[in-house]
Amino acid sequence: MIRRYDFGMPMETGAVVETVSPSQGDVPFFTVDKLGPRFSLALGADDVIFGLGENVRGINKRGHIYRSWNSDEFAHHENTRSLYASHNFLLFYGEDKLFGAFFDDPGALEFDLGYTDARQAVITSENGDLSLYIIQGDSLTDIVEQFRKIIGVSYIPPKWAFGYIQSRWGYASDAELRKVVKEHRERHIPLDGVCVDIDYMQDYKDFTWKPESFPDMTQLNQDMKQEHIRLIPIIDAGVKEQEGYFLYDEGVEKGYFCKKEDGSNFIGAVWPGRSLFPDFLNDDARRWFGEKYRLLLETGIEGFWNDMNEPALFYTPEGLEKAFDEAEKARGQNLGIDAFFALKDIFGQVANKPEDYRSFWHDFGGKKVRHDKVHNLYGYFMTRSAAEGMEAYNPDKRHLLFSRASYVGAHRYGGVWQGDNTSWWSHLLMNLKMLPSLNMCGFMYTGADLGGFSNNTTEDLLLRWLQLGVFTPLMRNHAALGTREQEIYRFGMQEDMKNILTVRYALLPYLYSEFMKATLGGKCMFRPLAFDYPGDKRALRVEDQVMLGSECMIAPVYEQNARGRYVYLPEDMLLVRFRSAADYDLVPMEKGNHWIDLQLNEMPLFIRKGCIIPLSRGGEWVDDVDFRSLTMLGWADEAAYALYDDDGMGKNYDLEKNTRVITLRGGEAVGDGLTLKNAVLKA
Ligand code: MIG
Repeated sequence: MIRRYDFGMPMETGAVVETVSPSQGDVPFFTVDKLGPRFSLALGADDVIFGLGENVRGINKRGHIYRSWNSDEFAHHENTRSLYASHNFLLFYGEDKLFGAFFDDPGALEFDLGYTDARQAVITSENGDLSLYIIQGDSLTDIVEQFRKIIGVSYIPPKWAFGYIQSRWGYASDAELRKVVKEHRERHIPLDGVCVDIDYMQDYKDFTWKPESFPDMTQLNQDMKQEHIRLIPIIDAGVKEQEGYFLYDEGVEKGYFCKKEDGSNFIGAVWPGRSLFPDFLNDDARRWFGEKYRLLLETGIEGFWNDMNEPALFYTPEGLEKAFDEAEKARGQNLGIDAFFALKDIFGQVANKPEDYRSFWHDFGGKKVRHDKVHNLYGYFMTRSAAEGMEAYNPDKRHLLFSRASYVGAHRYGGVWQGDNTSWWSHLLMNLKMLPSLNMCGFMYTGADLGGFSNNTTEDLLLRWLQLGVFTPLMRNHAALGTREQEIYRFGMQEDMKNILTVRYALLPYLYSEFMKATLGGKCMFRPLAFDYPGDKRALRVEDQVMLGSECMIAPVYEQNARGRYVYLPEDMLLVRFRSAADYDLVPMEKGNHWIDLQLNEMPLFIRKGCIIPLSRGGEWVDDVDFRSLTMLGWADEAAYALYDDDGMGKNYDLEKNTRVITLRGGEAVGDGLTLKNAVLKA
């Protein structure tokens, strides 16, 4: 059951696509203080809070303060309160509580989840204009399904986007990209795509490329496709201020950029220098920008990533001017140390200033709306712009798209990557924890920068991170400019890394099938253990293992120099200890606590007793994988697996038509039109 309560004048965010009429009367569970408004709720000692999508800290979000305010938090850590996304959906779970709450509010929201007072959750809206949805159901799964139903079916990428993608900020030419591909192919390291970062653009101008470094984009794409590789260029939110640049000229002429209160164009500096910001919230401007993707689609590009769309602002001319004034005042003075530190901070605080976000306006639904009121929609509507542009270009074909900033609603148009993580072991674990939370909020196509974005990775960290990435729909190795080179072939352990990739490609039939079934059914592909074992008090507290699909649990190693880890099995499970797709042990294990040995080149997957999953022979790119010749893995006598498959490109996602059931009877697996072998242990 879903009830909606309105406060102030809620915005039409488009997050919810089904009609839920507003209820009168009191909001259940929360005490509402109309000033704010502020919603408070007493927390029992054992209550758990799930949700909030892309965020720091635990799967259980209790004990911290989070702020929904899409932020370019390049150096985030445990104390960070805002990341790139705002996903305002929470699940409250405890003795007297089982409900979901979605705060549809595109401005700043504060979630004080037992931070100020450990026994209380207090949620405050800065706008005061919002719709609150309270969802009650029989189980956590049921509540999420109801929520996912009202926010609409999540984005589905082409099948090739489930392949391994190599990326780096700094790939600057046609020759360099070809070299990256060649190094992979020569060593038979599987690969399906290469992300092209801002370095391809002419002066960081969207929809342009440097002619001297990319003399023939069409030819390059053709040659790459011969190698079964797709190039995936980046598009940034800011448009360079430069007369003669078509995007600038057209946008200014048509009035499609965000404006200041006096009607002049708002300027903020990002990579291209002084830039203007397309008003993605305006239908015409959104369509106009979206159509420009055609310029790259026509050269053979089939997917994009969108960046800087919080939007990030390195500075505004006004902010910079003020900083100079402030700094000037200090000149020639005998500076005390406090004043000295204040001086040091002046330029450090020029970026992403709250007052700058209050200084420009949108034309949203025919109304002038100040940016800070709708800040968290900007990336979402940029994603929508790109998705609609690509759909208009080729309505029958899927395209790859993932964004940095997002809000619930964006999940229908594209995926997200988890932002600029750091090459830290703690971030490997943090990225695991985000997976179920993101799924709850509708974001299914997601993954983190494997190996870590900022700072230098280490060989073992990349290897262990790949062992997590094997399971994430978006599997991309990405690193920042100036950091240690992070392509697999740079490392001594490349053979082990390659072997881990063979596991990914062998598992593709399973991963794709589970992704599609979860996405089409409004379910989570990744879940906290509590979703599947509701009565199990130990499972409720597990923060470093998550359920994957209907049959499996994952528990990656996330500590340096570890040669294994502890796991908690909430039921009997079969451990598959993979070294490669062709080399693995099957170890039946009983419910309970276990130490599992895992050498650096080994990764675990747990299959629930009584279940079977398909394993293919793998391949070097997605289309090279035979989805019909499968080995069934499991610990069972009688079992069934529903395998979803389709052409990977079109949009006929008929669950029933595209699913075949593989049954196991007396240890023998049977399925129509499939060649099946068994690696099944008798129960
Ligand atoms: O200010 O395009 O998160 O993935 O490599 C940095 C350069 C801009 C941030 C993205 C990152 C990308 C980088 N970008």
